[in-house]
Amino acid sequence: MSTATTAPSIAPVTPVDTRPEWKALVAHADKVKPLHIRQLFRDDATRAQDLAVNAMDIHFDFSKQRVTRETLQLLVSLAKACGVEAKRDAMFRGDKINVAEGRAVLHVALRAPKGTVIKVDGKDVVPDVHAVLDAMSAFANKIRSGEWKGHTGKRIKTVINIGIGGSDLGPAMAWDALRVWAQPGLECRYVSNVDENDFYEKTKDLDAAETMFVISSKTFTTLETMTNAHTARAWSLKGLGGDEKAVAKHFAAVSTALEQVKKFGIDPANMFGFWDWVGGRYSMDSAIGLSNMIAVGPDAFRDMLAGFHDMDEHFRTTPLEKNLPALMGLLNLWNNQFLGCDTLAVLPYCQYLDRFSAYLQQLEMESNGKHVQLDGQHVRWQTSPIVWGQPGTNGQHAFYQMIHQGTKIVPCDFIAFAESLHNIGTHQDLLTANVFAQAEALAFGKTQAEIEAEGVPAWLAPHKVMEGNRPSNMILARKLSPRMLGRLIAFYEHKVFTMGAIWGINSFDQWGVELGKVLAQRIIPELSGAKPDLKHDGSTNALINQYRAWRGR
Ligand code: G6Q
Repeated sequence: MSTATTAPSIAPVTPVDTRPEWKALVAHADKVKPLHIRQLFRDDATRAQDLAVNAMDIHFDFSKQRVTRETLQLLVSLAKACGVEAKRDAMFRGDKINVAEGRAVLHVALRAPKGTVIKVDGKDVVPDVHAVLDAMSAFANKIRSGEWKGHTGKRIKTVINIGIGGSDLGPAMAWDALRVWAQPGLECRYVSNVDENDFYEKTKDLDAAETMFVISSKTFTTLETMTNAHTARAWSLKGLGGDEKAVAKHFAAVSTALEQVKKFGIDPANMFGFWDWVGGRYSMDSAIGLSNMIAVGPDAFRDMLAGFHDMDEHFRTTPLEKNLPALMGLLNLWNNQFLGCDTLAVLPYCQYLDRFSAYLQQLEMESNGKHVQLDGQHVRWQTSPIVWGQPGTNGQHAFYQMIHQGTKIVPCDFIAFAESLHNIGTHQDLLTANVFAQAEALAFGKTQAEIEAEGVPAWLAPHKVMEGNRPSNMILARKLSPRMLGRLIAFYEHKVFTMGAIWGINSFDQWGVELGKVLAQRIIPELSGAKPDLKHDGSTNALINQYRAWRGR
């Protein structure tokens, strides 16, 4: 957390709902709401071709959204009126667009090729980025080759990342996504929860002599991470005979806080830094990805960075009409703002993307879950959608029923790959048939007449009717790879940026999270020790007393 000490000069933000382009969309939505996607396809022979963009081995098909060509023009006009392009350029330039914290927002610099110049306070940050990447690579290579030995001379087999939020969700997601590229014999695990069951389960079958902990924390003060880090230290020392020197061989740190790292007792030579212009939820491509780099190797990690950069360049240079993240942001805004849909389901048809939706929940909801504009005025419209989801086809046998026939409209992002990473049968065709069929059924539905024509009795037919007209995007990529993963993540990063820019909010602070970090502090001492004089509300007091009673305190 950081707060600018002097009030920055923040230009007043024009509330987006006062803009003529917004009002035009409100009026236009009344015309679109009665239209059915079936009709939109009937009326427009080249809709599927024209409402899709192909770039970087990604086919983004948004023709099954409840939009007309006019809707898209109006949305692009809104983006232009709100200065999305100028705001994007300011981010890439290193301007301090995170005004509440007085910081630049430069995750794009983390994947900028050597030689790019991006300045913060007059200093080019790209050489520093590459120096850290080089140091990470050397460290990762030593562990991968076995040159790095643990305290007792054994090689490292398991890397445990201890971190939470932005210091956990990205690397944990990428470990799942890229495990095919992981070196055999090397495994990553992720401990995040302060619930000791997490630490216990992740370490119970491990040998401390073969285990490396990476303590990942931007601030190196987060309660959960520091608690788990101290537990890890004690666990290692116990397993290694109590020799304090062992720590140097079994602990690395990723942080912006050198002093805190030293205080913990980690050798600064094993510390990998990043910078205050990298937000936690935008940090998986910084040193926070160290566990991933150790697993998949520096080359694959750099491929992932190249994928991020591909999407950065696309976002930076492509006209909004063909710009993947801008379009996805605008369509999401349309659904949530003008068609009244509160949520977004992200449904990857790829088991390796098991944790992708959980990762996006933070990226999107922590970034855009805001109630005021940059200038502090309260917003009068909805901000972040509720993001949720899990891989198909599993979800089809669970919550899809509600998406098909429930009373709430849930826009979906389907993510699918043309090629599998393994070919052990007909699975990929079956998987792909499912994802296409779901999107088709959601959009086009099934009428009572169609059902009765199949011989279903009239009394049963209403139960089988699928109204359709349920919007979705199809993100069909050629094949999952480190590079593709980078592209997909940056696709969503810039989508989130686009929406935040239109709303005029700060997508890069997180005061609600900061609050969570201090709230528990008052209660911690009240749960143990002498009977406290409780001064909370009645409910909280009663809960504390019940807990103490059950713990015999
Ligand atoms: C991310 C948030 C938050 C943060 C965690 C961990 O954007 O700020 O999720 O990443 O609270 O913080 P530390 O890395 O400082 O431990």
